Amino acid sequence: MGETGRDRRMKKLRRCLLFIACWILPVFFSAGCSTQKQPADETEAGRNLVVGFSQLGSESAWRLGNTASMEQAAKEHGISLMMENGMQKQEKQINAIRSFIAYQVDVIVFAPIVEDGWANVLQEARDAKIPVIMMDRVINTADSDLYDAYIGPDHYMEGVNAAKFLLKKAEEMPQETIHIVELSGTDGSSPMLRRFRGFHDLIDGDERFEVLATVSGDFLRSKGRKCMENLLARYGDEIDVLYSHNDAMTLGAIEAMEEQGIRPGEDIVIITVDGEQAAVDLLKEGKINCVVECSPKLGEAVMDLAEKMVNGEEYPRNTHPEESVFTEYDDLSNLGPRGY
Ligand code: GZL
Repeated sequence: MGETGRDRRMKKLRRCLLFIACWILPVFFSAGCSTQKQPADETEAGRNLVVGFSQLGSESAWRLGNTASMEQAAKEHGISLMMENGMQKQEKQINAIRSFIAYQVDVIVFAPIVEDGWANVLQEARDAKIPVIMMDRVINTADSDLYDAYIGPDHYMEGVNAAKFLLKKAEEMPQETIHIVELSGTDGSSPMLRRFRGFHDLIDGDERFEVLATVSGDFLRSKGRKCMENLLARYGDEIDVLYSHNDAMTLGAIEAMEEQGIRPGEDIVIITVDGEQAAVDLLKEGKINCVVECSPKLGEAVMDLAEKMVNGEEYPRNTHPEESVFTEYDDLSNLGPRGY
């Protein structure tokens, strides 16, 4: 991956020519692109690092918190962040990565909306000798060289932690068979697949539990509400537990419950993932029983890693942030603001 002095001079020339092209052809950046800061001119300490970031969307408070974390960290590191919002479309993310390659950014960061379909564009980044950081979600690939590092949560353990809470809660539940409904995230995304797997690996073999249905709310509040309305229409008071793959869908589901006079956290036990402020507030109110934390604050780790990559320093292949589980059994009085 090393560059020679000639490579750097050629790269700088190509970048200057491309910068002019990009400035003259603003259409080059599709709608939704927010270039935080044009790369600064040459400075004594050397040019600002340029990071191209393909964010997957703006679907939840978690995602907005993740974007804010990236922007803040870039600013603190003096890194020029070129961010493109994929608006929940893989094709837009792929196009954004191609534009970063053409622009010859120093590092590419992407949060893959789904696990499949990335091999070609990541091969192009590899051919262009641009290091790639995969952030938040993961891709499904046999070729682990398609990216250089991963920074993000352990979604499988989040599912396991959700199940562990339910196993504990079940000890005080009177039902002989505990009926569960599940709101799953975006189909084909790693958090959806792994939160599902982690939860079911503990629950499916236990005859006390029966999963009535798993339906996708696509990580969206509106769909979470709609799905819960449909589940209540279909199963009514048979439902004892809701396991939801993110807080946004949970908030929508709670709206649907309360509209029908159902007491969330009491009539239906609620287990949710993310740990956004609204969910923790409802946990404190007794309307949610368990919040599995999934931290969106990945910006600092990403920018630190990007600098290490460009400076030729050692860096870890995988970085998982510390994550907690907040439950009705905990003293939450000292839990500070969540920041998302
Ligand atoms: C998890 C992240 C998920 C969150 C959702 O790492 O990818 O995407 O759980 C968000 O809130 O939409």
